[in-house]
Amino acid sequence: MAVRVYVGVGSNLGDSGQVVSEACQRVIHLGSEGRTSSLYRTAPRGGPPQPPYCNAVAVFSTAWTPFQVLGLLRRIEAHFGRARRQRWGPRILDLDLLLFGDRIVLHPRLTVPHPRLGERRFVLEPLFELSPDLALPDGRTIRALREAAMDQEVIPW
Ligand code: A4P
Ligand code: MG
Repeated sequence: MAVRVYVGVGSNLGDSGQVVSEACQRVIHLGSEGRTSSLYRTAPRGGPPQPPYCNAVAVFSTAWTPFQVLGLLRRIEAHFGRARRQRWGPRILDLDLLLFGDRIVLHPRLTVPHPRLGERRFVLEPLFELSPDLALPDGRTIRALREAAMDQEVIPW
């Protein structure tokens, strides 16, 4: 059965706006009924001092498994030449599996919902734009989580 899959897209190296737009198109073509949020300029969270990020969220429907989708996201990252460096450090492209329908995955290589989703306005703002009435499997709403994260700097790209 098809589920709605939400993917966080982020970049803060190179031509970030272009990279995020192109990556969003590639992501939605992994499934059907794809939609993408607008692009946001966001203050970096965690890691070393680094440039602002361009962030967006893409959503599509698929009957694939979470691990199959994760593998496809890694291939899109590789296409943009992402080399894995420092955790939370600057990157050309980062694709995070945010939500996979109501599924909960707890595995060393994959945690869904994404463990830091609920506290990050750079994800909550585009999620809210796409699906204002969305809730996490534990019942917390994107609307309420976003309200609580309003102190974080997120502006239109
Ligand atoms: N992994 C586990 N769960 C997931 C998931 N739901 N989606 C594993 C994707 N990957 C998942 O990821 C590290 C490992 O997480 C992978 O091996 C994968 O199997 P990574 O992408 O190689 O490393 P990372 O992104 O540096 O680390 P991490 O922990 O994923 O960081 P985040 O949470 O992605 O944060 N600030 C702003 N403003 N905007 C940003 O986009 N991004 C980050 C990275 C930090 N600060 C930011 C932003
Ligand atoms: Mg990541």
